Amino acid sequence: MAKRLPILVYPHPNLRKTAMPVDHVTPDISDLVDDMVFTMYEANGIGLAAVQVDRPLQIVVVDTSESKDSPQVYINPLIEESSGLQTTEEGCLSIPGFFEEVERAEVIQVTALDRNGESFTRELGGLDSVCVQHEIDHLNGKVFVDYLSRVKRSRIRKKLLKAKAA
Ligand code: GNR
Ligand code: NI
Repeated sequence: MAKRLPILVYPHPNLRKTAMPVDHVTPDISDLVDDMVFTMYEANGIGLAAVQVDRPLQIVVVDTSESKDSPQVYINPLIEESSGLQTTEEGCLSIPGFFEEVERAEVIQVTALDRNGESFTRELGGLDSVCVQHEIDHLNGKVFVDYLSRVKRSRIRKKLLKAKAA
């Protein structure tokens, strides 16, 4: 059975780790993917990166559907092309309670392995595009507050450290 994994909260240092590529989609990796999808749904997120559950591997899950029945899996994702710009109010399961506007590419072409280890390339727009870019940032040790001013970022950091201590 899939289980809910604990999600690291900013500014946990492990959120700064660089994720390693997955070389084979073994049964252990498949189990991790299942646990990540389960955890994303339980936490009411539209995406989750393995770094957020303290596994520094290049694995991302996304589901932007209303019905929460269309999980997308991206292993070793690579953005091949991007175009345009869009601004979205972003949130992050690792930065609970904070939402800020971030500018990102509008359309991306991403290549990855699926949960069977098969390579695919897909063009994404709108929220799917934003979410995959947000998740790939996590794989590179980056979080959305890195795009904000130092003042905003440090206010968020202080509040989350205070909440953790409480
Ligand atoms: O649940 C999430 N919502 C969200 C909203 C706007 C832009 C990106 C996201 S991803 C986030 C889940 C998460 O933290 N993924 O890393
Ligand atoms: Ni996030």
